[in-house]
Amino acid sequence: MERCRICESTALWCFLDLGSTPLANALVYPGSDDREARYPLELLRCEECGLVQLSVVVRPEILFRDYAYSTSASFPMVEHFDGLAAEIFQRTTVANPFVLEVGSNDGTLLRAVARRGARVLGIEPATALARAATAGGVESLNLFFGSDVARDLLTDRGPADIMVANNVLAHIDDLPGVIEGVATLLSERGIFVAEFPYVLDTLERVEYDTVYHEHLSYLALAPLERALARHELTVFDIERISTHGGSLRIWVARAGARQTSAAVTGLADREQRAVSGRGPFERFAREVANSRDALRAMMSGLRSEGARIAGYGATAKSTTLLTYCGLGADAIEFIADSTPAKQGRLTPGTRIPIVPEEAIVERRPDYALLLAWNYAERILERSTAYLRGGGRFIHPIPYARIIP
Ligand code: DWN
Repeated sequence: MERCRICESTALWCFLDLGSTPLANALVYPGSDDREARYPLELLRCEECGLVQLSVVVRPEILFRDYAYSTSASFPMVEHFDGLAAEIFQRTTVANPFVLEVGSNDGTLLRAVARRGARVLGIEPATALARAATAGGVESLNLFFGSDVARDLLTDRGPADIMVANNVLAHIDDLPGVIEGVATLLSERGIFVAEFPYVLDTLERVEYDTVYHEHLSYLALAPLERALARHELTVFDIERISTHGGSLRIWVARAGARQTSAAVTGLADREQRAVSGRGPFERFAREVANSRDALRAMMSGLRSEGARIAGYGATAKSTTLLTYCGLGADAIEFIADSTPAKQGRLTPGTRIPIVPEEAIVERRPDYALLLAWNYAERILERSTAYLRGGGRFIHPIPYARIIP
């Protein structure tokens, strides 16, 4: 990156270097002896608009065409998006709205919206996901969304009453182009709603493992408002939500179409205080190193006592955490995961086998490293047999601790 993707400033300051890591979801098929490509993983802060962003961009075709993550594999996300579908209907006055989702994955949200009486269309670059969603009744076009696609869709399908982009905006290099596409396709009184991991939570909770090559930007309200304003779009409401370690949900409309809530100005003030200057980022870099050292110390201590340790959740973030902390197949026997498309494959770089969740009870490791720590509550609820048998979890973020 030579220039900031929002304001094009060249004043980009590197405050964190996590080394070279494989692509987070580039799961390996057993027997493959191709070495996984590794790319620099560094965080930059734009000194002009404040946007936090990676120093390199990996081409989206490489990242997303064959994509292992599916929303419906995490039941808490299914419940979460059912709640969002309900809130969308509370906020729109259109009886049978046309709802378009950018990055619709396996159609989880659009299915919940369609159930409430909406016409839906998904835009999803992962070929297998778009095909599966369409087969499941949610029409999904296998495309990358942008301003050109928006113009074609306006001609072919007409304006959208509701547009959605959940855990997508951070993944897009041409963010201004996508925002232009929203401005092109959204109806005059339409609503655009987007959710993304919130940089304040990432910094304050030391969630460094959520830094990986899919996440090009670590979004905040101020830089986004700057990009939205170019197309006369404004954030009229915001919600702090708990998904993915702490996210922000923004509600956007055309300037003047809706009254701006006090929550927006309140968050803008809090954000301005929390992330101004270099201090918060220098502190974050120190805390990341401390978090790594704490986890490494705990893992080597437990292993020196002869403990067997597995992982729980073959998450994208686990690639960053395991690689940066130097934890591989010698330290972690296997990783249990509920996603059929991940089972039977190996984690990128560390090459740890991914197996169905049942392995946790069947093979009874002494500890399970919670790589899906953002679902800790639900995973512990479902692991009573493992806990009753003496199993324990290691929660790595912000600092390693054994739970319950
Ligand atoms: O931005 C992104 C977020 C939305 O999802 C993508 N770039 C990639 C992905 O990141 P992630 O893989 O870190 O997301 P999750 O939702 O934390 O992944 C959870 C993993 O844990 C999934 O592979 C499913 C698995 N899981 C499980 O095995 N048992 C999840 C739950 C809730 C469970 O009970």
